[in-house]
Amino acid sequence: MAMKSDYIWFDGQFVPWDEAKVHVLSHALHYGSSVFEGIRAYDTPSGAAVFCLPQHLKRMVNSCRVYRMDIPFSTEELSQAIRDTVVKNDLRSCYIRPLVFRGCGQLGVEPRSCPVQVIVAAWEWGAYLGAEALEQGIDAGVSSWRRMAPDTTPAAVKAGGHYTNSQLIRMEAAEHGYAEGIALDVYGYVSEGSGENIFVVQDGVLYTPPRAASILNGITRQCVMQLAQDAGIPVVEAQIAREQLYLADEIFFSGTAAELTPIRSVDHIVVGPGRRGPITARLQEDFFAIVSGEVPDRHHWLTPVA
Ligand code: PPE
Repeated sequence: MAMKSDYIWFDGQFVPWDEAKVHVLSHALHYGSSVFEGIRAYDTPSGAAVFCLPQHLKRMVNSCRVYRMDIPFSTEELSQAIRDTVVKNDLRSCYIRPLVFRGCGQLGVEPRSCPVQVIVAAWEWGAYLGAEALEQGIDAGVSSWRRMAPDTTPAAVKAGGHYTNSQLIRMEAAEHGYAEGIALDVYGYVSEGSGENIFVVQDGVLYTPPRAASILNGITRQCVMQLAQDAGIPVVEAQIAREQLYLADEIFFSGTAAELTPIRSVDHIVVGPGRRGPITARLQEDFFAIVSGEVPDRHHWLTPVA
């Protein structure tokens, strides 16, 4: 990933990319005490526009609430910082990463004496699972690592520490030659990928695991369900058994980074005909038509940066 731009917004000011540094005793570095978002901006005929900005801000504020982090900026200030970061770096299509973290104060697990700090970075980031993935689909495998039990760490919260679980899933998948892993929840039902939600098509119906299946309630997931509804495709949020993956007509991942990425095999079992299916293609088409500004933004998903 060619990951660099010129400036990072850091506690209210822009600093050059190479100078955005923290102390090695920052709480977040030791205990994963951070909350973040992954947001995309898209190039449209009327300029760069941020996708689902209010939804991402809301989830970030909610994540901080669970971990009792007081963000030292208002939601309006954060929204402005995000848009300013895109403009300041002269970016059009890009990935935006706001991060709220516990900085350097006292070490020890109780975090509340540490200052809460905020950064916003943005850079160009193409297809998450490879350039061909959006069309060809990817090979995935069911992970031996489960998503967290509901009474351990809160899966719906996008906290840095939770991504140790994602890293285990992702590295194991890579070791097995898969582009991504699919984790089950603690009850053995399908949960999600290391950084994506999952959708399964069977007999024209779109299935996705419910919020109680230890998933991050993806913003792309919500948009996919809306687009399916718009297209008259029935959507069912229900527990998914592992074998439904092998018997599906189509499967795809959704996420900010992954967008809508087809899955062409699971555990080396070919999904449907082994290529992107018609419902996946239709939803991808509708998604990209909106974010590129090709069709009217009927659900008000885009916020212009300028
Ligand atoms: N589940 C997980 C565990 C997850 O990390 C993401 C986003 C999603 C579902 C999809 O959520 P949403 O982006 O709101 O549709 N993963 C982010 C981080 C990826 C990374 O490698 O970093 C992302 O896509 O930005």
